Amino acid sequence: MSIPKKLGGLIRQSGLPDWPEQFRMSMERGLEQRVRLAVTGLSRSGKTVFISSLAHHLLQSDQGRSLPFFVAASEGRIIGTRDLSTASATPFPLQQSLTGLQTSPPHWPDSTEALSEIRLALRYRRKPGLGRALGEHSTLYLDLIDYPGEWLLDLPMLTLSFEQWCKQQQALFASAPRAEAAADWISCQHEVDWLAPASESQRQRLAEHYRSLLQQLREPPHNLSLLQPGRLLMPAELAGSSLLDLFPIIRNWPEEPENADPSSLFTQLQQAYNEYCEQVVRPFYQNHFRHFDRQIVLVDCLKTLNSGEACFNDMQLALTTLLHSFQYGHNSLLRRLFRPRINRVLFAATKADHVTANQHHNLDQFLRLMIETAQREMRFEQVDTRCLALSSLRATEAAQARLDGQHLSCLRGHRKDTGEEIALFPGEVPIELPRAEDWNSDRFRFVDFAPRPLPVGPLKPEHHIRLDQAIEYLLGDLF
Ligand SMILES: Nc1nc2c(ncn2[C@@H]2O[C@H](COP(=O)(O)OP(=O)(O)OP(=O)(O)O)[C@@H](O)[C@H]2O)c(=O)[nH]1
Ligand SMILES: [Mg+2]
Repeated sequence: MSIPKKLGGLIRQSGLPDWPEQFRMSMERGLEQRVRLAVTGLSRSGKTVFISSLAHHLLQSDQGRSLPFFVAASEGRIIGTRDLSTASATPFPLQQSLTGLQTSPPHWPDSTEALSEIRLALRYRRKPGLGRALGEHSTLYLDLIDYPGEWLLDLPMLTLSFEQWCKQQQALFASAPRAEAAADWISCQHEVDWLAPASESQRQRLAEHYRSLLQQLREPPHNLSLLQPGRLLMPAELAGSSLLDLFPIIRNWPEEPENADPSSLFTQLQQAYNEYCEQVVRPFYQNHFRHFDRQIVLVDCLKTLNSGEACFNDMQLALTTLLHSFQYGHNSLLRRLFRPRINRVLFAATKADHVTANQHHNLDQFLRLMIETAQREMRFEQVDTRCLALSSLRATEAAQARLDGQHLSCLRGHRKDTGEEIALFPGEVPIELPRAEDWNSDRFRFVDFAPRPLPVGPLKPEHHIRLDQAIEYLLGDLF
């Protein structure tokens, strides 16, 4: 999406791109500003629901009712809002998401299959003080993109050669549960002479086998995240393309690859890998993932507790690897002048409505354990970070039950799989990493809920959990 003409004109006339960032930012702030918020999350982590809910609440923020901790809204300083996404060639399907949540029975949005973008304009009254000298009113343009979570994990491939990628996959496939699930596919690789002449159909057959293996690893009971290439799982416009006949060599790595026949599987795969990185991943990264100012990283911690240690370790590795693809911190002056960098990151444990309110603090803590390494690296770059459990759209309500004369905090809602209404005690979220025996028991069984119907009219604070705190942290200082 381009900057509105008027704003672009103002920024160009004032020569802003050539000025040091602090100065440029305060000048832009004096005029109108554009904020690009990266919504980062693995597949099914809650990106589409978060963007839908964020947009829906912000578009009502001039009424100041549903976001009490978003100070500009609660002070009544948001004076008008607009969704400008229709100007985009690929607008985010906000209305479709909301209609699904407002119908009876309501349903969650479908898994995302293509990239889309949304731009919101928030017109606000400045706080009393110096800034008022620049005019009483200003506008903040907020840009977000939504995309299939599977594609995100392709970004780290850009820093790896084919050989490095194969070695990395080899290490992953050496341990459970990949090793067992992939036993057949691995044994096929034992028989292959990678350097000998080969047909394309041979490569297609092995790639097809690999694709179904990735699908299997993505689903329960494995629920793994670090599955590459992501387009094999969510191909969109590349469905059927030979670029996707791609898989890593993890057995019999050839001794002298330079002697490979031009038609060999080795040559074909290496070429396919390089083309995939250059023609698919790099344009996606360059067009959509380089320039962000703020970031929210959505993490489905409860899924890892349900699925076990391998799922936890895999998601942790996927997130840490992935976050290296973003640019953080303030760094050198030159870099600051030409590239915006992410200077504030919120790690959010999504679906906090799957646990009772007294467990939200534990969920914050568990998330902190999970993203410890990534958070430490960001702090080194002087990036502000915070961990927060939230629910973009609250699907449950609090209930009380009595057991052996004691009051228990419970949840009431409709199961996602059957639609049946249930009241349950979902259990506690650990604040330390579970020991091996705890992972293996049935200690954690957090149930997925269907959404509650979203009203067509005004929203209220009870429609989310801490979404307003997330907005205040990510954007509050800009109003
Ligand atoms: N209870 C509850 N469930 C949620 C919430 N947000 C997401 N979910 C659940 O998580 C599922 C996935 O959410 P999405 O927003 O579609 O996830 P995504 O990250 O966009 O997934 P992909 O498009 O596949 O990458 C939904 O179908 C819901 O079951 C929430 O705030 N509360
Ligand atoms: Mg989605």
